[in-house]
Amino acid sequence: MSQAPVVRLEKDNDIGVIVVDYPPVNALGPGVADGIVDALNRGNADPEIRAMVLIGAGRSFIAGADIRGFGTGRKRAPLGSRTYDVMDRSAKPVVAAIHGYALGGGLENALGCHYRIAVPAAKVGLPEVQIGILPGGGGTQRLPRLVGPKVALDMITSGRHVPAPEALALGILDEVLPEGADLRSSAVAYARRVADIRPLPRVRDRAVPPYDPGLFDATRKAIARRARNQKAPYRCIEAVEAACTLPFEEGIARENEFFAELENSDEARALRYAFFAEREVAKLPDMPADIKPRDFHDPAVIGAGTMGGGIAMSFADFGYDVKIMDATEAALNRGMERIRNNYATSVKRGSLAQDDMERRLARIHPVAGYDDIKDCDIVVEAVFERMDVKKPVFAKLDEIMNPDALLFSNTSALDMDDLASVTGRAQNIAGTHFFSPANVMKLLEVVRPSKASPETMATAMAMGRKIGKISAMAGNTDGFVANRSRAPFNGEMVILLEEGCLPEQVDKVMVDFGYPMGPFAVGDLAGLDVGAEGRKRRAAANPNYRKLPIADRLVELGRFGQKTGAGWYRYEKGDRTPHPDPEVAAIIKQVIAELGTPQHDFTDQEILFRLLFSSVNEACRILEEGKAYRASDVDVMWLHGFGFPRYRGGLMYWADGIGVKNVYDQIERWHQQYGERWAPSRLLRHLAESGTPFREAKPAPFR
Ligand code: T1G
Repeated sequence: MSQAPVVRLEKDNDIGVIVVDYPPVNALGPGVADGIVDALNRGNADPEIRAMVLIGAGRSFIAGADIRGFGTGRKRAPLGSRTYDVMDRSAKPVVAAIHGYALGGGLENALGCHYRIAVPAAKVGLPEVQIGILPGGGGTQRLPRLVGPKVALDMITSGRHVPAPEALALGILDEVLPEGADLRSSAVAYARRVADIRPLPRVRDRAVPPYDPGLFDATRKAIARRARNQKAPYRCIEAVEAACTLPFEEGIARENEFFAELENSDEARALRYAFFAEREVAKLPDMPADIKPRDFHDPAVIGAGTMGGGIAMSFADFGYDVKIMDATEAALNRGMERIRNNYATSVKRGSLAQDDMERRLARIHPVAGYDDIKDCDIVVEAVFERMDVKKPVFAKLDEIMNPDALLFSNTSALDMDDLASVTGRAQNIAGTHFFSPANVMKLLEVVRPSKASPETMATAMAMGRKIGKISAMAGNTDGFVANRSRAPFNGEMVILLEEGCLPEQVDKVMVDFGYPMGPFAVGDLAGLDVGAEGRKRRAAANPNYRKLPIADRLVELGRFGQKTGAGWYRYEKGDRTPHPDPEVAAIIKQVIAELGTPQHDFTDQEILFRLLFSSVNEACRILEEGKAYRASDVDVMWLHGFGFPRYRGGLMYWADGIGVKNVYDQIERWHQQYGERWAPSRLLRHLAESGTPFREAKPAPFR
């Protein structure tokens, strides 16, 4: 955002049009707010101007304050001299004309205006809580006056983007234009219509509509689980409460206090880091600038199992007609049944409308065989995770698909070069690793085999974004970036049991840390037999592979997790609540006796560090081998693939908070104590010696 900020006051006869032109999203960067204030003052001073319009140039209205400016010590205009304060003192009406996004300070400016109109596709919201702060431009005081405290609390504590038709129904907008209407000329006409209406309808002058006094405590309870360990969501509630109990100016002062308190908090800095890491991950430094992703219209999915079904739903959810096939009609029917049930569950939960379910289901086309997909332009293979099952599928696809078709595999670990070697089109092959459940999890790990063309990789990355995923690039290595960096964590958690921990003890530490579920409970959800399959393959390939006898013993006893009613925990019929199982404690004791492993007590911190440091070390190996572009890409994968608590920024960002040297020293101590498994990676040693934070680590060239 090096371009000079531009705010122009243009005249359309008797209407002043204030144009904010600060690409890409008209954030309130340096000079923008001052430019708006200046334009308002000039508009008010110009006798020919009877009313004004505030509009954004380019693809959006104002998408909020410039997030890059937070925590930099930049000075905010004092209370009373900000854009919405000047609007409050305006003698002439100001109409906000909204397209694209009116978010954060953008919506707050619109709430400062006297009228708000929008195009149907526009979205409005106050997402500040998602970056660890609260609306700091009067939003917590003006929005409750417009929509009532209940709706305001929902919008401000969730940060959700509200589509224009709903915003009209809620009373945020005064008008939504017909589809295709020209926003600027409609806004100018609207301004002309209201130019002489007095008094000017200022939002601040409205009384807060009646509300249930228990609303605030009820909201605190409702958000308790997802707002654990965080401050911003609770400050949002307090600020809206202030709007309902204090005069406007005092409420504004309270909001301002909370904003100053939160702007540079650990939580806010971590969430800002995550925001930009999610934007950075889309940038491929070595992708030739002239390479454009290929458009696709006709995707197909091979395999209607849990993953294949979820992948097909992802395409259908984003408007694509998708073909799906499986080896047998029975398997295909089971897959379609599972898809129907998944949608029905969402309808029952109220997160999907019945007619929307029908529309999406109608886009998923079960087909009998390869002949039915030969003209598709993209195929995602999601068959059983074994090379001897995947290779025949790829050989067949190579034989029957049109030569340009792109073939993607949903493998979560297998060698993509080996898979591509059974085809004559290695340049058109890539890995697209979805996370379970594929229609819910936002991460798509895009794997680059050595012979894939840049266009194939660009298309795979773009495909993810087009179906609502965050695409992150990974090199072709066992387990790629996500599972490979996670594997030591999965091993360490079981090894801790050999030394005296219990599954529920480890899970409590990780839940307290901020995970929605502990890793042992997650294991039971995913199925312990799946993990065992991967361990068998690795042990076969590497004689030094560190076996996990306790985990293997459970699988030998048929304890696969939720699906068998017992795994690391036991489960009551029809209930997913994990219950510690004395049988598991007995199995652990038995294996410990067989191994003779020395026992000791663990602090919660030691458990946390053993799990996460093991993955930090492996992530450094991945970077030094050039299998990931940035440390922040690893963080995006942990946030969106493994549920790492977002307000901690991500694995590597969190480790930077501990300090590279501290992480290295601890790992080196465990190296001495436990041997090779804890050998520090070369990059980690280098970063520790040079005092370089993980987020500034320079990985080897990607390969
Ligand atoms: N500040 C700085 N940069 C921003 C930005 C912002 N608010 N919003 C977007 N960008 C950059 C982004 O980094 C990327 O840059 C490019 O714009 C395109 O974004 C006082 C304090 C608007 C829904 O939280 O949610 O107002 O990578 O890839 O997918 O109360 O951007 O190309 O170099 O995301 O179409 C509140 C944040 C701020 C909105 C568009 N506002 N932005 O999504 O594009 S706090 C927000 C978004 C505030 C007041 C408070 C999304 C978007 P680059 P993109 P997109």
